[in-house]
Amino acid sequence: MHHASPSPFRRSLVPVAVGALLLGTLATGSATAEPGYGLYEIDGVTTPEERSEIAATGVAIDHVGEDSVLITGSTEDLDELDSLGYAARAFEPARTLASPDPGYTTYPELLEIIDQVVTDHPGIAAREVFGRSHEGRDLVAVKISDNVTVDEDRPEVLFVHSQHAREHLTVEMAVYLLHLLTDGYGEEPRITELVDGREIWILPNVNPDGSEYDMAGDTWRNWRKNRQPNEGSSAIGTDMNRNWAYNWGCCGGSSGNPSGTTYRGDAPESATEVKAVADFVRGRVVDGEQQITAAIDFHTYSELILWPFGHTYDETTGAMTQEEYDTHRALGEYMAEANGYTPQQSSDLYITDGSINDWLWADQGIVNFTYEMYPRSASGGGFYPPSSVIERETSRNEEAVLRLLDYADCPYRIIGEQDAYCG
Ligand code: 0X9
Ligand code: CA
Ligand code: ZN
Repeated sequence: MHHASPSPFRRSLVPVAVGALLLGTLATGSATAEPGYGLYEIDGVTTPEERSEIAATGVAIDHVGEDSVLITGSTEDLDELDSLGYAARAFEPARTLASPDPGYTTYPELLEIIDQVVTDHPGIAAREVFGRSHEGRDLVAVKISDNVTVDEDRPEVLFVHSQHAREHLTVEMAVYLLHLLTDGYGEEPRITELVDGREIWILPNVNPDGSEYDMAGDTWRNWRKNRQPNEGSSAIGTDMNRNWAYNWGCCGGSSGNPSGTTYRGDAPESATEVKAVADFVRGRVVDGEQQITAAIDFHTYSELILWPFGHTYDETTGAMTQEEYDTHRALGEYMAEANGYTPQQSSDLYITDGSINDWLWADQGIVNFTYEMYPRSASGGGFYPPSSVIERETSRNEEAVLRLLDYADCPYRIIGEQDAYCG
């Protein structure tokens, strides 16, 4: 197994003159360190249908404004957008060209933190390597529960972090949860009760190759995908959140082009890391029953709580009854009340296919949400807020996460249907 060793220079500061030069040359055109890609803004975009049409070109919609969107795309994408009547202009982000902020946790640092948590709390925290990334890094799950070495008959809850490389605040969210649920045990009655009564799985970084790549340059690279090469193309990477095996590529909600920012891969679960996480989740089926009842997939940014489906605007389908939808909505709204995010169905933003949300629900029956964390808009730093916000913006989600853990015994309890579904 080979580890791409982090550059010893990665934390060195870019000399002021060079930094200024980079800003001067790049900020006007393609405002990202990844050659050929840039951040752009399109005005006059207001409806989900318009946004889906834009997303269908394969650009990533980074943020939805009231009457505009911010996207990451290539110059080719711009031509296609132009032919559809969308004029995109270069958008100058607040911090994309800043050098990686050492206040964010690198993958080697994350592994050390996990080891420390397990060492400090051996009775309630355990580490499991459930696979390897394309570049050979360990993919790690941390289980938190009393009698942690035993598979007890308790509702299980899943937290997935960092499918998208540049969304580093989600790794900090995992670090926060690791500490909250272990340090709080035996101190806070509510946390003690939840750790005793649930089996909690935290997957602190499911795309370590992407994270490390995003941090390894002189500036952030604005990278989203994993780092797996594509056959017959020089373009690297698959968008993990378009690679899941439910209605994969069904609905114009992903790109079929390897150079697309939302490239769906050449088959469902073709991304090494998606296959590993999917196998992990399928591995929680015991005696034909999925043990995980509830999940959150953490992303940034926009301060949203999203629920399935993403592949259709419809609330109900053959795979989502009205009561199932109402349960998602009620829980989403209940959590949003706690953290101040905006709750909505994910397709209210734009159509996506092959997302983890849709797969977790339709394939595994897990009530689940995407959190789009801080900031609310690009002016807060977009994907790269300063590390000074980490403590505030992770602890902000404590109450919302505890609410989900609480309802994981029977999510349908929130609509009063526990007898019908969990009797
Ligand atoms: O597009 C995505 O994958 C997520 N947004 S992000 O800016 N973090 O890339 C949103 C996914 C929401 N889930 C579904 N649409 N199913
Ligand atoms: Ca169990
Ligand atoms: Zn994301």
